[in-house]
Amino acid sequence: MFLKTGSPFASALTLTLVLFASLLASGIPNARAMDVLATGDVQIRATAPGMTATGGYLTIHNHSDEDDRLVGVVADFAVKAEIHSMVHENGVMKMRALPDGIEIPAGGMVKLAPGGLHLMLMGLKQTLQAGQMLEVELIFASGRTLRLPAHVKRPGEISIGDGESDGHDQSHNHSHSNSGS
Ligand SMILES: [Cu+2]
Repeated sequence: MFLKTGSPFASALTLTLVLFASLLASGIPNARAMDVLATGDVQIRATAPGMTATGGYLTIHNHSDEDDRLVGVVADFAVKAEIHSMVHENGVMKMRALPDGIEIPAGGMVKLAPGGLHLMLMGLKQTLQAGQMLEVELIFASGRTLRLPAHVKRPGEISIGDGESDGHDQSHNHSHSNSGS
């Protein structure tokens, strides 16, 4: 026997294993969240000086086989953040808060895009200028959270596609095989 039960070395080893196991256990949900919920980067509408609210947009994919629900948004550059929809009321488009959030169906995708669903960022602590990089945290009913890069863009530059990496600066995925060079 190399290890006698109760020896200092054995208990140190046990402690190490327990710590390692708990590290693993706490790490797995985060790793899963990255896979299960995939998004494009958040795009935020730039503001003019004095504006205190703006919208944030992105695509959210749910790759799991369980429905989930976006229920909260946190941004440290805004005092308050809500989830909004746009609705027609007497011919006028109005924003409405969605206290129950937005369902992201199993295997499905939801777009938050200008003119529709959006993250409403209120009580802005600063003017948001095109080109700025911020962060936004999304909270889901499942308990998953995603901390995402948020690009401030001019309104005309905001473009929400179906992809999971909209807004990323990526050099792959682009084919230029016919450029003739
Ligand atoms: Cu709104």
